[in-house]
Formats: sequence, structure tokens, C-alpha cells
Amino acid sequence: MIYKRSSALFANAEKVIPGGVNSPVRAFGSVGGTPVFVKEAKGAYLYDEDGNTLIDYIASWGPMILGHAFAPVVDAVIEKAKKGTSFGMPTEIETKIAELAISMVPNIDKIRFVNSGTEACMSAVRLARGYTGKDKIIKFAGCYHGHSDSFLIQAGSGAVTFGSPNSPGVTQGTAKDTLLAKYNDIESVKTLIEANKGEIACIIIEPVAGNMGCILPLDNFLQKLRVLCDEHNILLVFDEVMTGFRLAKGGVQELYNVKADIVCFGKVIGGGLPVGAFAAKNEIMNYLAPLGPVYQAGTLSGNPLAMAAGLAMLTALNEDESIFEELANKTEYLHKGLSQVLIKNNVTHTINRVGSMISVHFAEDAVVDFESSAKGNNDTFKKFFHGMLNQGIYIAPSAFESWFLNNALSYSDLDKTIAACNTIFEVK
Ligand code: KE4
Repeated sequence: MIYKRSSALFANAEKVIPGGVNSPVRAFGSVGGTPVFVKEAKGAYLYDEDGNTLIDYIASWGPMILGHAFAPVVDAVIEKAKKGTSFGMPTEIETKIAELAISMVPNIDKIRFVNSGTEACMSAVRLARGYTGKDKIIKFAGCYHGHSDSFLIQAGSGAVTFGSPNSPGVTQGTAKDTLLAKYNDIESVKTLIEANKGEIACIIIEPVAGNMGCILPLDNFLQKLRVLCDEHNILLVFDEVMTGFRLAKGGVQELYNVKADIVCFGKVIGGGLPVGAFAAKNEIMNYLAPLGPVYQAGTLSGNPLAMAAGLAMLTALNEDESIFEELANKTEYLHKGLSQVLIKNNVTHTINRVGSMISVHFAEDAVVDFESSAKGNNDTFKKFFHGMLNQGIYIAPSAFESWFLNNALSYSDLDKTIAACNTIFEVK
């Protein structure tokens, strides 16, 4: 593959945008090389600025679950734009998408729309703190809930006391209220609760993690969190920015039959336009301004174009629930094919998969948390990433990300992907 034009475009971008990108993961930092500039996309394919066609496995990090330039979404946005792009006033379409989302997701009465997953999770934590009157939160090492200060935290010196900032600009004052537990380790959660009795407002979790690669909750982990939260009057916040409207119509709450107290959304809910949202029962949501004391606002929240895109996307998913099973079957097929060729070529690996989320880890042992994910061989991953890219397959440019299948992918695309993996590792 040639990337002459992408390289030239990246050089220009670097002069005016920090790192040449508007979100760090796009810069290929952990795999090296020059980021690919995309010109356009349709269905399962990306068309880059050098004329290469790429089979897409990131789907814009989740939103494009039905493939790129999905006609009902495009048409809805075009029609809406002709009538004005933003008003800063209530519009009927916001109620329509809210009603639809509430009908699809269990255990929520009201939903507030914002402009990103970060905003959704940040607002959900503020709401949990306002509703409970408590300051501390528990998150899990390796889970990402956006770039709000409370989430950019690593384990502190006294791991059971408080966290420490993992980014300059985050204050110790903020970090002290974030406690870090270990994913799939219920004892680590119990220890934090015991050491911070009566001070914890919520536990926030990616109920299926996608920011350490894809990691599944094991041994009824989510159910155990639910019990602990009920016992200690702590709210359980599911960050379903990745999993919402992707793993099932009702997300992980439906898939694992576990109730969260607040659910956060992003990605799919916006159909590719900037939308986040958070939702809960009336008792909690009615604490939000202008009804209640917890302040939260946004100039472009509920923007008509974004609502039109999201409504068209959710309508398509709601009308044909077989999409979720179709996607899960395609992902299983890909999993089996990749595993077969990696085993055939004696490549140490483990693959995690749930629904249409999958990740390949070049690690000996099972990947069940951040620590085990970090044991993956990144040199092998880099070889895998660039080997796939050079054969026209675009996977996540980091071993700590999940792939997101889109339903425009054909089995022929999957076979090409499996064959490309074989070519990379084929024992000559
Ligand atoms: P945004 O603010 O990027 O819309 O959402 C933040 C967020 C919250 N929660 C979860 C579980 C997420 O995965 C994300 C964002 N995901 C990353 C991918 N790991 C987006 C890609 C990027 O940062 O550019």
C-alpha cells in the first residue's frame, strides 16, 4: 500500500493540529507509521486519500454499526439540515428519539442528550454524587470513560485510599475522590468499599470492556457488583458508550440481565454524529436541572441533525432485531477463522469476543483485566496491524482497543481478513 498523500496531509495537519489529529488514538502512536487519511466510506469499506480500499473493522470506534453512509441516516440528516442546523430551543425530534431509546433500553424512565460519551459519563458521575450526597467513585483500571478529570486516574500509592492523576492538569484534589479497582476482581471492590465506608457515590464500569481490548465480565461479576451496590447504597453506573445499542437492543443490561442505576450512551446512539446520553429512573433523573439541583447543560445538546441521525439509526436497529444476531454470527465466524490460522502458524494468542466486539491478544494467558491485557506482545501486534493494513484490512491501531464489526461486512470480507492474517504469520 502507498500512503504518499496521507503522509503529505499528515505533515500539513501536524502544523496546525496537535499531533496532527483531533483524538490521540488516530495518530498510530502505539503501532507506529503514518496515520491513514480517509477520503470517504460506504458500507464496510473505507476509501483512503491514496486510492486504497480498506475493509473497516473500527466503524468509527463503534457508531457505524450498519456500515458507512447508511442511507436512512444520510437522508435524514440532509432533510433536517435544509430546515436549519441548530436552534437552542426544544424540538419534537428530541422527544421522539428519547421515547424510542427508552422503549429499547430496560430500567430507564428519562434520558438526557449531550454531545459525547465523555460528557455523558462526566454528567452521570455528577448526578450520582448529587443524588447520593457522597463524593467518591470507584472505577476500574483499564476502563475508559472519556477524558473528564475524574477518570484520568491511576492507582495511587495507597491503592485502597485514593488514586493519583495520570495526566498533567488533573489535580490531586480531583484524584483523591477516584478509587481504582481491578476488573473481574470483586474482592478489590469490597476492599475499597470497606476502606471508604459511606463515602462512595457510584461504581462506574464498562460492563463489557472495550478499552483494554475486549474484556468480558466473568463469574457473574456484574451481578456481584449489583449486590454490593444494593448493600452499600452505591449507584451502579454502566458506561455503555461502546456496548449500548450494539451488543443488544437493550445493551448489556439486556444481554447479562443486570440492572444499572444510570446508563451512559454514545457512538451508535448518534448514528455517527456527535451524541452522548445518560439515562436512569425518574427518581434519579429528576435531580437534574432545570427540575432538580444537579446542573448540566449544552448549547448543542439535542442538536436536530444529530437527533435525526440517531433517530434513523435507532429506528433501523429497533425494527430489525435480527441485526444483532447476524453481527454476532459474523464475529464468531471471524473469531474461528483467525484462531485457526494463528494456531496453524503457531502464534501465541487469545481472542476475546462478545456480540460484534472482538480483540486479538498476542498473550499466553487469558486476558481478563488491564494487567493481563498489558502482557500482550506489542511487537507482534504491530506486525499484525501493519500486515493487515498493507493487505487492505483496517483494524484498531492499538492492542488496547476492541474491533467493532459493522453489518455491511460480507462473509467474503471476513474470508479476506482471515486470509490476510494467514499471510502475515504463514510459516514459509
Ligand atoms: P467520547 O467522548 O470519545 O465520545 O466517548 C468517551 C468514551 C466513553 N466510554 C467508553 C466506554 C468509550 O470507549 C469512550 C470512547 N472510546 C474511544 C475508543 N477507545 C474513542 C476513540 C477516541 O478516543 O478517539
